[in-house]
Amino acid sequence: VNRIPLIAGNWKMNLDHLQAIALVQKLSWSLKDARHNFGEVEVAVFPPFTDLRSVQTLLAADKLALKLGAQDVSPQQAGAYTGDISAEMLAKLDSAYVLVGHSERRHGHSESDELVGEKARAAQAAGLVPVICVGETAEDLETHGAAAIPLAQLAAAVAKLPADAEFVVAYEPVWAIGSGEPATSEQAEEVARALRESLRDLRGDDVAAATRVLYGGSVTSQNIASYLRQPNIDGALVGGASLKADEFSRIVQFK
Ligand code: G2H
Repeated sequence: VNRIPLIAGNWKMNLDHLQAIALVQKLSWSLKDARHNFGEVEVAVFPPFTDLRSVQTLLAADKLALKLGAQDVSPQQAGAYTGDISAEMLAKLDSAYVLVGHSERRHGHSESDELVGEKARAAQAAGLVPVICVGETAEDLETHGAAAIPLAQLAAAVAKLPADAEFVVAYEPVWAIGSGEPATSEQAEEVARALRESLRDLRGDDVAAATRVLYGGSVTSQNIASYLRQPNIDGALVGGASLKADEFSRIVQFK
């Protein structure tokens, strides 16, 4: 199976809608000849909720091949859930993807494996592709090794999804996030391989072969190629380095 790499820019809580417009315009300029126009790589940006409408309008007007994603979603469909955003609302803004279970949600907002699975389920039901984020803390790494926690988090989320659901897995070791201390490509590959093997048990060979597993955690234009060379890594979830148009376009054009 040919898995098209996905480069996803997670802006986190950065950029108001005017700054978002400026960044997408710059990206559009620097990516106009890039390989994503030829189907070799898929590129998506994950702005804060308040930027989605502006970015959607720009992408549509520019016929840019960039895709849109959101950073979180409610597990509920609609109703009295103050402050939440539904998957349907995101789908109406042409979001193709949504992150679920980013470590900053799991740890900063005490999101359980179960809640993350429910969010993935709500996203999938509205036609979005959930990007299920998994990863171990430095403490987990010491007590359980690298793969045990990510595998458990993935199994819990996938259990909530119907058999034909499409999803993406993002492996982000918590100790590597925003720390400037990325996992080595060998460390990342080892967990990515374990995640793919577990998908084989959970969902069968076809799903395991077709599902993209991304690496995230201090990805830059300097290290992106080393991850993409690994057989089980199919892209990256990029945080800090996705906020600068020139750096993000260098990442997209990894060699
Ligand atoms: C991990 C990553 C993007 P950064 O959170 O999700 O962020 O690249 O800044 O480590």
